[in-house]
Amino acid sequence: MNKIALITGATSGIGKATAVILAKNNYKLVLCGRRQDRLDELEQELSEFTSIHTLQFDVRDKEAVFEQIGSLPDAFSTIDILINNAGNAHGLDPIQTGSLDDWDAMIDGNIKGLLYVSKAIIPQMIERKSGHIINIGSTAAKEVYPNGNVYCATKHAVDALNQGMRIDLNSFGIRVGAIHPGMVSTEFSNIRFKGDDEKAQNVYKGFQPLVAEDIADIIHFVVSRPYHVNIADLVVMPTAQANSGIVNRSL
Ligand code: NDP
Ligand code: 8X3
Repeated sequence: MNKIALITGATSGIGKATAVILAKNNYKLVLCGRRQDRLDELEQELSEFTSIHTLQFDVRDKEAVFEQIGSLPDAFSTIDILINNAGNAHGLDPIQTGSLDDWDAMIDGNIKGLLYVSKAIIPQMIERKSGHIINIGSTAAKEVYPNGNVYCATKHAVDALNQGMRIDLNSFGIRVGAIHPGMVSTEFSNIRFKGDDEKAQNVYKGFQPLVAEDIADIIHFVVSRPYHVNIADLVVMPTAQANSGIVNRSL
């Protein structure tokens, strides 16, 4: 039987590219995001490869998360693979001038949202003693860079939660692992800089960044390992990037 994967943040970037590669490899998909028009487009595009069900909710909305995931029809209700991908950076400001709204958006989305979605799905994995959770962290989960303060804190939390989930779910045979990308050219920087496309483009100027498909390929590799193999913690950067602060823009 085809495995069912639920992807949060499937409407753009890494989540969308993951939906495409998993659909082409016959995984059944539950695709989540806030933008219904994009969910509809994706459903139309991928239905020729596999069965798709879409759920529209904001991961910060506790009630909506449980209501939507609880409403899955029988054909999609057994989630074999949860890909906790939804998230964004909002702003890039020193701690003393950072915006409270930006902080709330990152803490509520990147940490609490990931927790709500996980809590809605983990019980069925425990019941079956089987399941795979992939948490999308970041190099910002491993290092802190100037003005990255709260975003980095949320991704450090994802790293901690990834480890905590792996420990707590170990006795139930559930696989838990994180993928930590470096710089990936997606809508990420447009959102961080609130629609300032020039600022966003400058982030990736002068070197070859990763693209969403690079991470999606890795996610496909991770989920297609034999069940006794769990890729627990994987950091991936563009070749031009050595760490959060060192990027060779001269090649
Ligand atoms: P995008 O902005 O392209 O995609 C973000 C996705 O998350 C969208 O599908 C968006 O959907 C969804 N999302 C954001 N906030 C919410 C919310 N509150 N509720 C529901 N869905 C939400 O960025 P990326 O693809 O780059 O980012 C995906 C993940 O990868 C994030 O967790 C990010 O932190 C991480 N990451 C990105 C890196 C990069 O350089 N791009 C590097 C390292 C990690 P919608 O707006 O429709 O709700
Ligand atoms: C995104 C990585 O360094 O562009 O998680 O903020 S970075």
